[in-house]
Amino acid sequence: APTPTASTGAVSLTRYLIEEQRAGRISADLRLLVEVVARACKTISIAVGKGALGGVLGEAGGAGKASINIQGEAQKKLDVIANDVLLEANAWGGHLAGMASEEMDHSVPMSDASPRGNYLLLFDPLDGSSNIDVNISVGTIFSVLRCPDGVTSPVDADFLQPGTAQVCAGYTTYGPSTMLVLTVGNGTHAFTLDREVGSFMLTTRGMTIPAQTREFAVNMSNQRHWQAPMQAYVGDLLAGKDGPRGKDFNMRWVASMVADVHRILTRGGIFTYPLDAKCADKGGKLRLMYEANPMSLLVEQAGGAASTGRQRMLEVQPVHLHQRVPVFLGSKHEVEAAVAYHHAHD
Ligand code: AHM
Ligand code: MG
Repeated sequence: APTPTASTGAVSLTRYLIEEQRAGRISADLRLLVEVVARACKTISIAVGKGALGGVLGEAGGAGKASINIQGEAQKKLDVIANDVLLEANAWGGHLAGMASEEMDHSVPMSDASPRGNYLLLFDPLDGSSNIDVNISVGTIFSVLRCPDGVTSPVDADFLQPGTAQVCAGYTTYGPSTMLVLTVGNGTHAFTLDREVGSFMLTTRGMTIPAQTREFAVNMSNQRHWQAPMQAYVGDLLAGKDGPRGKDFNMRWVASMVADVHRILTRGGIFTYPLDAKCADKGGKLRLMYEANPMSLLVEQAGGAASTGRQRMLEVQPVHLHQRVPVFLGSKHEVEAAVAYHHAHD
C-alpha cells in the first residue's frame, strides 16, 4: 500500500477553516471570505515590513497637501495602501454584498461587474497608524456581518447591526511576527504567519484570558479630562496594595489597539479608552463598528468581557457607521470592577 504523506500535525488557517465548515459551523462562502482577508493581510504585512525601504512611511497626499479621512485625521501612506489592498482583494472574492472602512466616508456595495455574496465586511485597514513611522506594531481589524435579506445593494444603514450579529471577527498584528487572531463564534484562535511558506499556522487554539489581572492599559495623559467614574477607578488601581483593590497594578500602553488587545488575549489585563472631555462630543475615541465590536467578540470568545462602562459592548445598537464608543475590555473580573465604578456614579 502507498505510504500516506507524513503529517506534521501542523494546522494551517486553510485546514482550520475547512474543519469548521465540515463541522457545519461556517459556510463555504465565509471560509473563502476569511481566506481572501487573510491573503490581503499578508500583502499589507509585506508593505509594512518594508518600512523606509519601500517608501511607504509618512503622510499620504504628498507635497504639503495632507490627505484627511472621514474622521478628520491625516492619512498615512500605509493607511491608504492597506485600504486599497483590502478593497481590491475582496472586490473579486464573490462573497460580499458590500464593504465599509474607517478610511471611507460611506460603505460601498459590490459593483454590478463583480461577483457577489451575502456578507458585509467592515475594517480598520491599519489601526494604530501613529506608530508606523516609529516601527511599532500596527494591525488590521475586521468584522463580518450578514447582509439583510432581500438587500442586493447595501447602504450604510444595512451595516448598523449590533456586535452580537457578527459572524466572524479578527485582527492581524504586524509585529515582530505577523499574527492573525480569529473567531467564527467558536473560540478565539491565533495563527502565526510562516513567512517562508506564506501560510498562517495555528499556534494557539482557544486563547483564554485570565479572569483576574494586575495590568491595565490606558492613555494616562488624558487623566485630567476623564469623568468621575474613571477617575475613581484608576485612582484605586494606582493606590496599589494599600488601597481598596488590595494589589499593585502594572501599566502598559502601546497606543496600537491591536497590540494592546493582543497582549490582553495572551496574558490578561484590561484595556480602556474611556470618555474624556476631549472626545465626549464624539461619544469616545474608538469606533464601534470596526474597532470595538470585533475586538469585543474576540475577547468574549476568549472568556473575557467588553463594555462601554454601562452596557455590554456587543449589545450597543449602532446608529452611525463611524460611531464612537467608550471601551473597557479584557479580564472578566476587572471589566466588571470598572463597570461597577460607573454604576456607583449613576
Ligand atoms: P487609529 O485608528 O486612527 O489608528 O486610532 C486608533 C488608535 C488605537 O489603536 C489606540 O488604542 C488609540 O488610537 C491610541 O490613542 P492615543 O493616541 O490617544 O493614545
Ligand atoms: Mg483604528
